[in-house]
Amino acid sequence: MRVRFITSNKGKFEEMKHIGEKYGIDVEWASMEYLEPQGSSLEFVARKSIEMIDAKPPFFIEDSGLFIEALNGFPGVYSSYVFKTIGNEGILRLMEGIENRKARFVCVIAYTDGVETQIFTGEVEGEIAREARGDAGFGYDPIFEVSGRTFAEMGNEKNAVSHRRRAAEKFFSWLAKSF
Ligand code: ITT
Ligand code: NA
Repeated sequence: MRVRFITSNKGKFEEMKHIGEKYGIDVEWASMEYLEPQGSSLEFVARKSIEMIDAKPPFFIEDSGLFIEALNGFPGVYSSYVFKTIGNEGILRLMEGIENRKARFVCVIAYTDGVETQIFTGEVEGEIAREARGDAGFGYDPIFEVSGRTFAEMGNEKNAVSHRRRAAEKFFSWLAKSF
């Protein structure tokens, strides 16, 4: 079956498409930039986004964030803005001299059929690297490490362990059962 993914981020779409194939789901890309509402949690932002997007259901969106323990969860819900402004170099600078490198990536998928919104969450624990490494992926991938390798060094293997994979497997198996 098919399902439409509304996102401005090609990297997110490509990963979802790849993950969907494992579950027999054909993910279609609707490239649309929408004004992201501010909120205190990714789930709140995802639910609000669903309400604000002017598109014909069914469709889904996805909101992700990087939460760094030593920075009290920063950039978290501000991950998109922080990436565009200070980027990976800025995060590495903030982390200079900090021994606790623990971080987690969280993905919240929100799906609407026009009547109800369903939420699916996935997360992965990792660490902020000492320096950017790897060419694959997008966004914070060069500085987010799992078991010593950054997501940008893993290539497609990222899709086996990522926050997106963990949220998507819940979503896609629910979707396959509901139709
Ligand atoms: P849409 O809202 O249009 O879907 P976006 O790029 O704004 O696209 P998010 O708000 O979900 O997406 O992402 C927050 C930031 O985190 C953004 O800068 C992404 O590039 C980055 N990001 C999201 N998922 C990531 C991943 O798997 N690896 C590395 N960075 C990621
Ligand atoms: Na966004």
